[in-house]
Amino acid sequence: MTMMDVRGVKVWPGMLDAAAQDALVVALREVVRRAPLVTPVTPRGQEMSVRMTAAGRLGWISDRRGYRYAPQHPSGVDWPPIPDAVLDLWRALVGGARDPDCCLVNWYGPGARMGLHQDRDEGDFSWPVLSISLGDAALFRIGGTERPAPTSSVWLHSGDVVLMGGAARLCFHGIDRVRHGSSRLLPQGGRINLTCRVVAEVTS
Ligand code: MD3
Ligand code: FE
Repeated sequence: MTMMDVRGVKVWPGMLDAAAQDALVVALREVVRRAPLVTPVTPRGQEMSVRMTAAGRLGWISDRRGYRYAPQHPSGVDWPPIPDAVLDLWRALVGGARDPDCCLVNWYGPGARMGLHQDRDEGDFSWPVLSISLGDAALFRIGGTERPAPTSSVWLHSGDVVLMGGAARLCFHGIDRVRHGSSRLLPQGGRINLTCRVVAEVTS
């Protein structure tokens, strides 16, 4: 299997075949049934364009009180378990002593994007972040560990798997745009990104 290295970020194009992608969508329909997608609001009161939910011991949430990992969905229910196929991929690519605490589910509809940011709320940066792309293609931008550093862009397609470890764990990254309707995985279009993270402790 080919692997591309983009500024220390490892990208495996098409690691998941069509059957594996379909099976993941089935598992994710159960996750969103139990823990529905929400539109997070930033601490400054702006709605994010990406809708989110999570699976695992913790989920990442944002509201007027701030960004944090929380043990329950905003509705009060526990987050559903991380799908086995996702855990299998983590164990194959990351291995080691522990499973991820959080599998964040990002859903991109028409016009959704994610600005350049670092993932810093986990409290433990020694573990990599594993990302799985499903559905419509997205233009992923990767920079350095300082915001002004130059950036590189790569299109992520359905079935692509990305691993951010080592120095790349704290690099700035974002999604500039999604080519809505470019994939037939989801009947209504859209993009799903799963990110698995180890979280040191609940941050608030
Ligand atoms: C590089 N999600 O949820 S995944 C996020 O496609 C997030 O939804 C994007 O950024 C998405 O925080 C990008 C790829 C990714 C995830 C985490 C990283 C790249 C990363 C952490 C460090 C460096
Ligand atoms: Fe991120």
